[in-house]
Amino acid sequence: MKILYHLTQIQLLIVFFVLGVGYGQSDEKRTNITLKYGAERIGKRTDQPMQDWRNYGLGQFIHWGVYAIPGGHWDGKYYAGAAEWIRSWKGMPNEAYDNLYKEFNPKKFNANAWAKQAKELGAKYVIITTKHHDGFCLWPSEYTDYTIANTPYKKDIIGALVEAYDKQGIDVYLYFSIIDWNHFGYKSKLVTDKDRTDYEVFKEFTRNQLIELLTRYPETKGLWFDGTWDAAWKAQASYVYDLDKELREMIPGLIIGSRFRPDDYGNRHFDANGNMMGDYEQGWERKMPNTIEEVHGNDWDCVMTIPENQWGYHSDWRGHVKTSNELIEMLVKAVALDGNFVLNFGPDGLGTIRKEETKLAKQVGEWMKVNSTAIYNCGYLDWEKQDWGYFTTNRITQEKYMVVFNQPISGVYTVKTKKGVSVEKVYLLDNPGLELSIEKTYNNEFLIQYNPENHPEEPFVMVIETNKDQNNSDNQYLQPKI
Ligand code: 1KN
Repeated sequence: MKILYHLTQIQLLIVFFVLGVGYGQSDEKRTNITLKYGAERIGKRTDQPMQDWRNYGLGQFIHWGVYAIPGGHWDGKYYAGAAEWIRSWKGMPNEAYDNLYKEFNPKKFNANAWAKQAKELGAKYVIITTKHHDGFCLWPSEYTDYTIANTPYKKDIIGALVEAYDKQGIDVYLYFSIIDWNHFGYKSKLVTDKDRTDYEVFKEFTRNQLIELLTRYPETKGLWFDGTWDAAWKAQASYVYDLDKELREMIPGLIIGSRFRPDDYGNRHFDANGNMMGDYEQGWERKMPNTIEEVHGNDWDCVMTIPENQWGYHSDWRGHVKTSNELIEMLVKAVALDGNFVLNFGPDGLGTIRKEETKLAKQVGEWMKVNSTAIYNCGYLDWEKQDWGYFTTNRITQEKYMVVFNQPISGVYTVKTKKGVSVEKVYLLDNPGLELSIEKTYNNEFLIQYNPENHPEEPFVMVIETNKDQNNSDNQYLQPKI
């Protein structure tokens, strides 16, 4: 009996642990601590710019900077780490890195060609690195000399990209690193009084640059912050709170993720009460949630690399490089769990997008041309997940889709709806004339038959029509619990 009792306690502990891990807010953690700089809101933003964001489905990330010149190599040596971090690896002297900008002359750079490719990929938004951790600015900032203006190339790259993507109807978001290895005042932690005085200069510099970016590029729809995990930054709750407000006032509807503001206690993403700070959860980098419970009713994005872990250009990709089908599955999975999927591109030092990325953009784009109906404006459908793939549903029309990745050898697809919802008609998105046979096996369980031979290689979409549209508003996962 005693042993059993202890076992139960251990099991309880395990359950608690499993529920509590991850970035996500969990009900266990919900408290009501008074915060000056906590979440600005509980629950999702419902305004038009945020609805547009939610409905993008697919985005493109661009990592570009002077790290594209060494491309993961220095002095003939290969560095396995992320290419945009090469300055920090043992082996590359800082001085050598800090002089690379004198060689930055991307003669092949063609903003319109990049934007056109992104359009063909099916991306609805783009996130562009304006400045990575090295501090190099792709726009001619007034507040530092370490910018594109002082390279042989001279011309404003951010300006060219904003214009080109805007022309294609692709919304522009700016990536901005708080870490800045080039600014004397930047510190990861504040130890001495001098650190603190210098950091005040850095804070003013950061504010100036952000205001400068939104002033120069008023088309900007949002900011994607990175490098906000330092102790020094986490202690700036009041300053970041004010800055966040100031930036939002500059561009109404501006979208900022959960990586910007720390709360009064230095918590990131979620404040001391477990409420998300920012407009969407920015914690899914190179990884994805598996269940709707893991996203806790929040908006979220997943940013993903094509090789294992390279954002900036690395000339020698080793290890697994994702295939188009893997990327498409990640995209569909993100949409099926109410998130956006953002695929990274790392152009080289001349401004060329490498052939592997170009090929994948084409393949994913071709798939999107046929199947994007199941992606754009789509999100989570509250039906039990099945092994053949993912359900998505259009948030406006309520149309429902099955995106198939694992064709059952039997050719039989199980669909379990909600009580009272029956499957009336199923057809192929790319062949609406072909109606599939439906058999009801239980109250709300249906079997659909489709011979796998017809679609041997590509993920494909089935459209489901039901007797009535399910109202998703009673879905507990679409709104965080208050
Ligand atoms: C685990 O530590 C890091 C630190 C920075 C992992 C990734 C990053 C940066 N965020 C990505 C979006 C890239 O910009 C990468 O350099």
